[in-house]
Amino acid sequence: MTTLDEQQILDFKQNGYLILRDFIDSKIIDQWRCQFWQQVGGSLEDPTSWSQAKQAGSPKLKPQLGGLPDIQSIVFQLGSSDFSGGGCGILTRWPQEGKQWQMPQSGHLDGYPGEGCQAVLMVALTTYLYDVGPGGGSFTFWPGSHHDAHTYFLQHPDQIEGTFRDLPEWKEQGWSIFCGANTQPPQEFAGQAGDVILWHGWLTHTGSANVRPSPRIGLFARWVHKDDAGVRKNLPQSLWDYWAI
Ligand SMILES: O=C(O)CCC(=O)C(=O)O
Repeated sequence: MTTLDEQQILDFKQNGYLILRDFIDSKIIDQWRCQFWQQVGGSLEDPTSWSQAKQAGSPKLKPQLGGLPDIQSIVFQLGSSDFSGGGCGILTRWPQEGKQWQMPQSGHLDGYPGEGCQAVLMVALTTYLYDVGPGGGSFTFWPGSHHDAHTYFLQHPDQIEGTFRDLPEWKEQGWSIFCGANTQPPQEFAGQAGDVILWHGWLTHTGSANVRPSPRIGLFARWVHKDDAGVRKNLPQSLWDYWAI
């Protein structure tokens, strides 16, 4: 059974993310690659096929990322049986010719109006089907920002429903309202196919432009708390109140 060691848990708690290199079996990556191209049409090797592939709906890959036993075992370690979700979302960032890369200026949190499911996200995980170098459309994140989002919600518990979008400061600062003294400069998750980043649900993050010649195919799995209504009603006083770590 795969579990995180004590130091990995400490790092995850402190930084809001943990990178697990070479985590997904290469046989599974190969299966996913075949399924991906079969479903969208075309191939990685033939860039002329991509314009059609871009129009295809989101492929369904099996086994689902969130259902892999090693991942389920880590999520169980993090949340006991209280976290629900998993699945496998796919976000492809196709090469953007002629665009100059720059680090995104701001990110967002998932789980609020306009950003996916409406539930407090506990934890999520991202991996790539092919290697992604700097500038290649990486998942980008602000280390430590989960502490600041927590502080924000403790100070403004009503905003957990997503009403922060109605505030004057939102109009001026957008998602930066969730960043503060603990938030570190953004980093790209550059890595090889099958490397994994585990990230806290309150970690500010976003995608970034892909100025490299190859598509960035990102797989995402997300978990919320089974008692999401209870979490909203009684926000965690300690960031780890609803966790098993
Ligand atoms: O495409 C990416 O790397 C970022 C995706 C994202 O922002 C999200 O999962 O909410």
